[in-house]
Amino acid sequence: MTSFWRPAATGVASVLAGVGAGELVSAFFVQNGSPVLVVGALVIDLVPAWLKEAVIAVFGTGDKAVLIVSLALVLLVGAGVAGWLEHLRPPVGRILIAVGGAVGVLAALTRSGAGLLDAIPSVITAVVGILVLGALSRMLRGTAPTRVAPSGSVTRRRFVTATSATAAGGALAVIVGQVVATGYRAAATARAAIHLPRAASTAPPIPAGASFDIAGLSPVVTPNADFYRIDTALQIPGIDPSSWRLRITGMVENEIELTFAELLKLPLEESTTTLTCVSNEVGGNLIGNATWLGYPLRHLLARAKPTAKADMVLSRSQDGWTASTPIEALTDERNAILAVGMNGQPLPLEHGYPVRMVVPGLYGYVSATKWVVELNVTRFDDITSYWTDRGWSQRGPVKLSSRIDVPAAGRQVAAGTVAVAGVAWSQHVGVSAVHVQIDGGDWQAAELADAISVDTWRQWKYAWEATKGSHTIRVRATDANGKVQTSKVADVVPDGATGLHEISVSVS
Ligand SMILES: Nc1nc2c(c(=O)[nH]1)N[C@H]1C(S)=C(S)[C@@H](COP(=O)(O)O)O[C@H]1N2
Ligand SMILES: [Mo]
Repeated sequence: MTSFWRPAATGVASVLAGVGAGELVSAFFVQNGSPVLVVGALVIDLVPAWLKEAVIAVFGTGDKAVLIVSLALVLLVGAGVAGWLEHLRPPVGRILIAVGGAVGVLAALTRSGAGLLDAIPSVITAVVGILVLGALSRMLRGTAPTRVAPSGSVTRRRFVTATSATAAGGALAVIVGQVVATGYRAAATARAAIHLPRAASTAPPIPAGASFDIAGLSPVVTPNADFYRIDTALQIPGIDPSSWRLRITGMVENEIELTFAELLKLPLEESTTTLTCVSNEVGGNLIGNATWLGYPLRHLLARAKPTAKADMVLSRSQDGWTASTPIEALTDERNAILAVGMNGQPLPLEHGYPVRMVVPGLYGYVSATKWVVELNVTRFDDITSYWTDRGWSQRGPVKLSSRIDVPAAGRQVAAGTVAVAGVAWSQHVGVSAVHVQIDGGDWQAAELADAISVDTWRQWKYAWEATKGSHTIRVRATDANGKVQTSKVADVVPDGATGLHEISVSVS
């Protein structure tokens, strides 16, 4: 009897496969996009207050479980109906799944702080669901006895196998997705409950003159949501702050173990530091500037008392990534910190929650360990680190560089005065001048915005009298020691790119 149950089974299997795929992708890549959870959150927002209160009155703290079970039932019934409709009138069932996917996308995009990426798991859910339903439904139709093949029993067996395997695979994927995401979700919940202490010493206020008001120019402090992210973590470590420990080990007189609560009780300092990736191409965007809250590593290391022979600190993250930092960069007077806060928030999970390192003047691969749990005081001769094992240099001081943000490369602009602007950096040295060159002519001095400190990038601008035609613009920075940014082109491997950023614009 094919009237309802078999077509319904195609729908259920397809939707399970789709949701399974969406949940897996969300668990690994788009942490805030779980199709089931975003729809659940949307329902919570939309449900009238009286119903919410009634559910809480009856089920108490089980209210979330009730929501998830109800959603699952609605989903299963809807899936059955979709399968049945697809059998009666293709492609109505697939359209129904598309509508379900659209609800997921809408739910994902309306969460606070959501980005376009968060919609991807829901899109995947719908696409997989639609493809699988099409295939299973076709198979089901093939099982109907025809004059040519009066007995459909073989194809029927194949259909039953395919449908149940799909459903089982989908269900398994949902379960795996949930298990994988547990740590992340627990960490996100713990993070939301954290109140960072006030800084014992606050960062000097960002000077009003540090920013030019030019559309398209990078803001002098990068919002957390726009901060570049680089790491090897396929899955963001979900660390429980109450079990986090930092161990300082190796060539020290006193091994130290520090809890998160102990760290928060130390006199924390605020500092604004620009972070850059060694993989940042000339003109690239793997750079950001934030105000960090943290505790100076030099004080912690002073307590640990490194022995005289130690020349490197190998920091290790919870997921086993390592960075080798010259010990002097962590013990001299610069603001090398164990950071817990970023722009007034606890560190975002993807930026190292609960604790990371920030070291002015060094590329991230040799200094900026996120999810840090151990500092092994050692020697360069004895141990290597994740990226130095892969051909990158042992030492990674940030290179003097500059970038043009506006006009955007390849843009068409109107003749007349055109604002050319961008950022320049030479962390821990400082930028003292920026020059702009139009069509290979003389280098013209750009105007510099005020510096926040030598550890941060600086905005610059130049008023260009643009004439019709196509033009190239180049930029070049000079550091506080008078060193001029080289035009010599070097690849990012092994210790950072050099060369001058150049853009083409057409003026009309
Ligand atoms: N645990 C861990 N920390 C890490 C990395 C990593 O892969 N794993 N990458 C480093 C690199 S190469 C850079 S450039 C910075 C980037 O920090 P961000 O993602 O907060 O911008 O983190 C550093 N810290
Ligand atoms: Mo990096």
